[in-house]
Amino acid sequence: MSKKQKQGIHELYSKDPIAADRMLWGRESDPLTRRGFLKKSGLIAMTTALGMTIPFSRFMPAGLIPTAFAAESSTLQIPGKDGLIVLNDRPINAETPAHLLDDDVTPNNRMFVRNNGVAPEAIDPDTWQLEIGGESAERAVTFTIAELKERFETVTLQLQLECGGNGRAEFVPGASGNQWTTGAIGCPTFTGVRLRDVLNYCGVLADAQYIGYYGADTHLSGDPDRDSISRGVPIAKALERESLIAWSMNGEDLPLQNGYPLRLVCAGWPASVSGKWLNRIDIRDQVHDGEKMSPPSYSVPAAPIAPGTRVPNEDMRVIESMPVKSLITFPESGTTHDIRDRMTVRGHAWAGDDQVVGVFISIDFGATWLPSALAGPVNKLAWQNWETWAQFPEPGYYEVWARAMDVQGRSQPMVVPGWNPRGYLNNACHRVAVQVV
Ligand SMILES: Nc1nc2c(c(=O)[nH]1)N[C@H]1C(S)=C(S)[C@@H](COP(=O)(O)O)O[C@H]1N2
Ligand SMILES: [Mo]
Repeated sequence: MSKKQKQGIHELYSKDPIAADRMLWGRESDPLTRRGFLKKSGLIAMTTALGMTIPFSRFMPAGLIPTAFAAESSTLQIPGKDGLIVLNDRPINAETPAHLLDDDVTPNNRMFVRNNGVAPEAIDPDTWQLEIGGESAERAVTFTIAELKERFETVTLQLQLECGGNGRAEFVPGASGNQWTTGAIGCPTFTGVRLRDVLNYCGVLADAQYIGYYGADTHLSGDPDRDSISRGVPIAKALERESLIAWSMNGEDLPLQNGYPLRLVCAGWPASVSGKWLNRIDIRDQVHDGEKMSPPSYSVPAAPIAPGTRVPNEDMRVIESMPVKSLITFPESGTTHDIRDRMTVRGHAWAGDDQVVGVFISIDFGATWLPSALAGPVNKLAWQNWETWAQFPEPGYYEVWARAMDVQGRSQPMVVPGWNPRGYLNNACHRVAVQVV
C-alpha cells in the first residue's frame, strides 16, 4: 500500500474527523450498536482513498475507519532500541511496532520503554543495594546483587509486561498521557531470584497486606524527595512463584531503560507494578500508598460510565490482572499480498493471570472467524504463540483481525471497550491492513 493511498483519508480524518465520519457513514451510523451501513458515496470515497475495492465492505461495522489510515509517527532513536516509535522524550517513552514483536521471546532491543521520571546515571552494579523493610517485615535486610545471587535460587522465566495504558490512543474522547497504540507489550525472559524467597528470608509478618517498591530514577521536577513512581502488589501476588527480582533480560544485563541493574517483575498486571532500578521494597501492613498507587492512577471506574464522564476517585478501583489480548505480528500492516498464495498470519496472545484458550482471525470485519493453532505458555504468565493462514476470495482491501479468548470465556471486544478517564485497558481486537492483488 503506497504512502499516497494512505494519506487521502488520513488527511480527511485529521482535518475534521466528525465531518469525515458523516461523509462516509452518514448521520444514522452508531458505532456502539454497529447498526448503519457505509453510504454509497462513503464507500466510493473510501475505495478512492485506498486505491482499491473493499470486498467485504457489507460487513464493515458502522463508524469503522480502515486501519490502513493509521498515522505513522517519529523514528527518533534510543540507544539499544531499534525501530521503536518514540512517543515522548522527557520522560522517555517508546513503543514497538507490532511486526517487530514477531519473535517468540522479545529481544532486548525490541522491549518497549515506559519511564515516569529520569533513569539514574553512573550505576555500579557491584555496589548497588536492595533494602527490604516496611512495617510487616520481621527484620530489615540490605542485599547487594552478588548476595542475592549467592543466597537464593536463580530462576529464568519468560514473563509478559504490558503497560496499563497500552491502546490508549484509540479512546474517544481521548485520554491524556502517552498515546500508546499496540506496542507497550513485550515478553522477554528474565533471570533473577523469586521475590517470595527474599521476602521470606526477611520474614513476612501475619499482618502483611502489600509490598511497595522504590526505584533510583528521579522525579521529572528534579526534586530528590519525590518519587517518580512507587507502586506494588498485594502480598499474595508478591508471593507467587513467578514474581521475580531480576538482574538479567534474555541472558544479558537489563538494558538501562528497562531498569538496569535490578528490577521487579510481577507479570500479568499493569507493568507499572514491576519497579525498575529497584533499590527498596517495603512489606506493608496496608495497601501501599506510594506515588501513582492510588486512583486515578492505574485505576478504572468501578462501574461502567458514559464516555467523557468525570469520575470521583472513590468510585475508581486499582487495576489488577490485565484483560485478554492478542497481537498480529505477521504480516505487517499495509502489506501487499498475492491472491494466489495463502497468507500466514501469526502473533501472540496473553490474558493477565489467566491462560488463553483460543485465538481466532477474521478477514471479513468480524462476520466469520477462523481458529488458529495456539501453543501453551512456556511457563505461567508468558504470552502464547498462535499461527494460522488465510486465503482471500478476490483482490482488494482487507483487514485481518485477531481475537483471543481466555480460560474464563472472556473474549476481546471488536470495538474499543469501557471508556475510562485515563485511557487504560483497551483490549479491542488488533487489526492489520492487507492489500490483495
Ligand atoms: N522505577 C520505575 N519503575 C517503573 C517505571 C518507572 O517510571 N520508574 N515505569 C513503570 C511502568 S508505568 C511500566 S509500563 C513499566 C515499563 O517497563 P519497561 O520500560 O521495562 O518496558 O515499568 C514500570 N516500572
Ligand atoms: Mo505503564
